[in-house]
Amino acid sequence: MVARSTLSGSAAGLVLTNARSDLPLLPRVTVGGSSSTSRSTSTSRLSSSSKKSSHLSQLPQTSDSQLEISRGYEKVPLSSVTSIVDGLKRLYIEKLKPLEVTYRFNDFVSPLLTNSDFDAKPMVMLLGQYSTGKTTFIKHLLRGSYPGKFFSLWAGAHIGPEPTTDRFVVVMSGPDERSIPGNTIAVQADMPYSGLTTFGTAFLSKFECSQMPHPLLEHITFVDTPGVLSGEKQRTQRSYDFTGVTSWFAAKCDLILLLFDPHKLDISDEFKRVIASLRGHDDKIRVVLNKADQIDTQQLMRVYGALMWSLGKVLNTPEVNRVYIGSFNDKPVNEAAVGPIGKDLFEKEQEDLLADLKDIPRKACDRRINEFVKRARAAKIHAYIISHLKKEMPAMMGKAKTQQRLIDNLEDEFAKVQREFHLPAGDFPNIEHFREVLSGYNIDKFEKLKSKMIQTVDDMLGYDIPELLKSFKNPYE
Ligand SMILES: Nc1nc2c(ncn2[C@@H]2O[C@H](COP(=O)(O)OP(=O)(O)O)[C@@H](O)[C@H]2O)c(=O)[nH]1
Ligand SMILES: [Mg+2]
Repeated sequence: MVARSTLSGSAAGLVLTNARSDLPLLPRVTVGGSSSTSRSTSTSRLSSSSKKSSHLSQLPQTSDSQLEISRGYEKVPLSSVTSIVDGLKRLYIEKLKPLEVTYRFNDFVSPLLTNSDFDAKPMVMLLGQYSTGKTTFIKHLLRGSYPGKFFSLWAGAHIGPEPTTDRFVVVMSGPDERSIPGNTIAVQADMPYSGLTTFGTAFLSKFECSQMPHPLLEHITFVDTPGVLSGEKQRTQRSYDFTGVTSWFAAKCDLILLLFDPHKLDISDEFKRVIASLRGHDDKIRVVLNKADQIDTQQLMRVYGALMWSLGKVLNTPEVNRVYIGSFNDKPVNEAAVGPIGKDLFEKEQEDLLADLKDIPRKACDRRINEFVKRARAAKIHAYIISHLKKEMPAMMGKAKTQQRLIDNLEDEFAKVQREFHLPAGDFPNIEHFREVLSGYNIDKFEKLKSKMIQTVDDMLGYDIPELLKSFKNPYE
């Protein structure tokens, strides 16, 4: 079988590599310690160890040709990923930020970017009802638990089942295993979570950052979430704006996994609101029908159909969403229960999903560049608008009156700017929001158009960024 993903592993290590040579931005992703792909995990060895180890190790093994390709990726250092980030960071500080500051882009459109915005790893968020296997899924990929508030108690004393999480946990790479409370992490300047303070202390007390050294976490950060409430009348039970938080994370994430359990297919009111809060990020959503090992093939067909049906009603996407069927458990698939077809299906589905996960770093890199370019364009338009408004102000008399007229007739002013600089109307900011912010300012104090600053940004877009992309690709050639 030609596997799309290459996955070899044992309890000690698991290697995810990309078998496509046309994906220059994708770094090699190694999970769970040793990255040696040459270690042979023979079927006979697996069958003896699979009882204990995760059933991940039962996945198809690496073919020779894929080994060759994965060796090629071994030469690609992680630093080539950071180099593009560093490049963008430098361009931002030298070329774009001055324009943003001069025309107060941060007050009108989006806060200034900080280093942590650039440095943040690609993120994957897991959403679903309570006990659909979100936490298990992460543990499955990490091949072990992640530190948390309950970690020492749980790992040390081995008492009872693991307590259920009622919190948002960001699982990320760190020098040692520890758990940092939300209140602390949200005020750390080198972390990209300061935006979460707007959700208040009620939320922050349910927010936690779990850090540990882990090869997979060097490339991807996971966001574990509390279960979406299942029944009606639930809104009052939350002490914070749950969907506001999921929406905030959705914007920052590169992939959103919606987990379902065959016994919990209903999409509750809160779940509907959560899905609505993901709007605009539909391309990031993947659906996982988890715990499929709990039912037989016939039931699975029914459940799959039912899930597609109910998703179709809430997801509002023109394409049919991809639903991955599987059992992302820390225990091996019970082959007697699911039968050989089930096992084979789960394995193939898991491969596909892992391929999707592996593609994240590459996609995240593309997304970053796209968003950076979009931001630069928006900052330019913003500068044109602000300087235009300034130009309309009289030199001496009637300043207050003119200011009011400009605010009232903002549509006309936008149209003038659009014509003068040949800009697409769709790139202009939301007029109501702009008007609202503008009314708090004295237009007369705005800066005139500084064409040199605009030129610098144009140079950046036309020359520096393409150059950066060109040199970034070199290590992979
Ligand atoms: N049969 C089966 N059980 C699973 C699977 N994934 C998770 N579980 C179990 O479901 C329970 C809830 O899992 P958990 O990860 O805590 O769910 P969460 O609330 O979504 O984080 C645990 O007892 C897991 O062992 C699966 O794929 N198959
Ligand atoms: Mg959980």
